Amino acid sequence: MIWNPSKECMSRDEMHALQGRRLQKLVSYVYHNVPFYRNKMQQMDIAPDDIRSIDDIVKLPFTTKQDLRDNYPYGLQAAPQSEIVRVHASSGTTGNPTIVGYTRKDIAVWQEAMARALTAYGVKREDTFSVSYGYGLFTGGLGVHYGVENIGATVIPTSTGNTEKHVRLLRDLKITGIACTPSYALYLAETLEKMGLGKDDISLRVGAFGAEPWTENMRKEIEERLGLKGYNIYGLSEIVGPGVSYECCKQNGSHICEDHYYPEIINPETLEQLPYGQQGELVFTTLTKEGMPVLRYRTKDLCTLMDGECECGRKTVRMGRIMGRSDDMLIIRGINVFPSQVESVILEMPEIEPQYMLVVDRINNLDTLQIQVEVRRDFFSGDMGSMLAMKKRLSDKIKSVLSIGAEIKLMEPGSIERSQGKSKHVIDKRSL
Ligand code: DLL
Repeated sequence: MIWNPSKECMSRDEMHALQGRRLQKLVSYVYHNVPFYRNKMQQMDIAPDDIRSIDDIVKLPFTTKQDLRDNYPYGLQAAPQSEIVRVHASSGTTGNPTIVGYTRKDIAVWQEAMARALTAYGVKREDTFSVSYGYGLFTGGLGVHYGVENIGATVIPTSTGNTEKHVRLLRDLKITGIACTPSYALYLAETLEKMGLGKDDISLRVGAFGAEPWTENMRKEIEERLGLKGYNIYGLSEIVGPGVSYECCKQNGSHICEDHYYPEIINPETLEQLPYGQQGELVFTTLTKEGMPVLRYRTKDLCTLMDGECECGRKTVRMGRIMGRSDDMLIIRGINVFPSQVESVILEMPEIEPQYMLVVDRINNLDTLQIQVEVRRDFFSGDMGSMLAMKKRLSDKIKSVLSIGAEIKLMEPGSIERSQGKSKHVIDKRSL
């Protein structure tokens, strides 16, 4: 089934015309409501009237996460505060998170995007669906939740944590669908097996997995151990959250809701637009957003775009798997982590050298993060109590900045390998 055939199966010409009209409206809206965009456009000597079709998008300035941070918290908001009904946030590289406000219409569009995705996965009103992304400032929980309600299926807002209880709910409520990170799906499978149960004791048949990169091998393993069919879901807070794109039954790329979120691929060095089929950085423009619309937002995600009709009948542009990032962001247990966040904490602690290494691994299907730091010689002591107190202080600060816990390893001064060239701060042992 297709949730909205009039948009998802629209001819390419009609789609371009619609995108062009929406872009014109958007550009005029941000020009008049967001000084940041007006200034940028004036500097580039472009006026809203210069935008006549979707192809004119290349004339517009890019927006980066740094721009969002510089305008923290509400500088890029276009709608008056009285129109904002919800706020989500995502981690910044250091310091301030990125704040995204939604109007009632933005929430409705998001629900529509999520309904398209869930319908493409085969979720129906009769399904009972567990939303096991975090609820809160993260967009995963509430984003999927509203989509499930929109199609009329039953939502079980399990959120994250307490996996044994989750397994019992899966079994007792005969839950048929689940949304979570692919690594959590594997952890769930492991918990199920540890509890002496197997896929035949539960009724799961469909999973919506995303928020972090995953591979075809992980898909096979999750499908095998949980007895379901796993689909990709992609999105990012700055654009809306989950639902920007989704796989269909053909699983040959993820269909983008391009009537709302217009995609481009650029060369991250030259910033030139690249043709379909070439790998580059994914860029989105929110064609219909009111709260905090963005022009040409650089996601830093590397992938390709594919056009051409899909055998499922949808005609929207598809994106391939995310092949990496053009910045140093890591995704650990579904949470975005920048090494610079760790650096900012370390620089605040006089007892620690400005040297550190993040060691990321996946043990029993759960991501682990170890942070190795060097204690300054004057502070290094054989007194266990003071060393433990230092470790605890650092660990608490890291937890509050990253929103995930890390194992802290205090090392002797000089023991972290110094690099000759560009300093290396991450060892990622996960094979993705
Ligand atoms: O992760 C939104 C989301 C929630 C998507 C639930 C899917 C499911 P952020 O926290 O802003 O938002 O992180 C966005 O996560 O730029 C990608 O690097 C990565 N990402 C998201 N989905 C996928 C995916 C949410 N399916 C960042 N495959 C994005 C690979 C993904 N990477």
